[in-house]
Amino acid sequence: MGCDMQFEQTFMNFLLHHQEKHNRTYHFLILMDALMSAAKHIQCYYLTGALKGHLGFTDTINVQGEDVMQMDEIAHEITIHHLRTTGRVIHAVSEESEEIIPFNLDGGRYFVYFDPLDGSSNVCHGLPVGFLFGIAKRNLKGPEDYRLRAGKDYIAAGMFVIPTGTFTIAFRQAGTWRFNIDETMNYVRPVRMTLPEDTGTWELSFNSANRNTYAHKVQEWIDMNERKYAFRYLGALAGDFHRILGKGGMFMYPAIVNHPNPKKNRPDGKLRLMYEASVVAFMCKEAGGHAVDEKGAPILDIQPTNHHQRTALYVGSKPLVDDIARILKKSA
Ligand code: FDP
Repeated sequence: MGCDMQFEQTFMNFLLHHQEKHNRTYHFLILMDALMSAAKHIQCYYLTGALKGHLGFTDTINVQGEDVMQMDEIAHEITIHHLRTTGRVIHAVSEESEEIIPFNLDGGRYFVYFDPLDGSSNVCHGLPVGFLFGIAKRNLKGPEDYRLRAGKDYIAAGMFVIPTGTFTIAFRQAGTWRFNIDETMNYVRPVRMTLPEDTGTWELSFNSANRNTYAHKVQEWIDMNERKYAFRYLGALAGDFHRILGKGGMFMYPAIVNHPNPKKNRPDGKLRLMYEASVVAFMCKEAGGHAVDEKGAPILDIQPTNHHQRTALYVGSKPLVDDIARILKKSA
């Protein structure tokens, strides 16, 4: 045959083999199929959003006190629909729902924590946003207490960068993998991600407009280190972290403690622990990196007490995160 056809391994084929190799059940496949369907659905709405008028605001304010965008609601509804159809989800936490969403409390197998559309400042421009999720499993060895899981207890975590067609997922003790969407809307070509050791490509990513509001020791660390690395900031965690995974370096959203208007301080940081910080921390760890909070403590060890709790976040190449953790652990 003269034709020059190329075939790529799909995510689902990759996952089937992964489950088979590790002697796992098919339940996780059903859950992942639902998340893939949700992501594709959201991707379609987002791609055509500018023409159809979906990229604006609703009249509501969410639990975080932020204006809700039309796409936030659309993405949330799509994800809830697909998760419900699986019958495998015990309960879910969504950025767009004040309460924990119960599904199949007795028969479900997984807890799903997700932000269906993260990076709202990019939405009205149609620029990259993220669909982030973390998955934990029911206690199969004894009674289930339905507690919120820490990142170290996740079995998988991932993110779709929408509408760029990239999907990254990490499995516990089985690495971080990146896929790209093809013309049939399948995510294909698994590439294992490992943070590069060569500091020559490393980048720093943070909202520089906030730098004078950080703790003084963080400001000093930035002053001493920023010229060593390229600076990039997209303003959507999934997109910024996507770059760090490929290039190395560090993304940070420190606590805001020195704002000229004290009401605007955010001593607990801005990002949400369960469906933002722990998700990227989990992917980063599986790619050889690390993530800590404002005290220099590992993000993955934080036991959530509230499903919408916030945390400061420093995530990326281990030597850089270890270096700032050393500073963060020192008293002010
Ligand atoms: P956004 O508020 O635009 O939804 O989770 C919130 C988040 O985006 C992250 O995706 C992003 O990294 C960060 O906040 C951006 O915050 P700033 O606009 O303060 O830089």
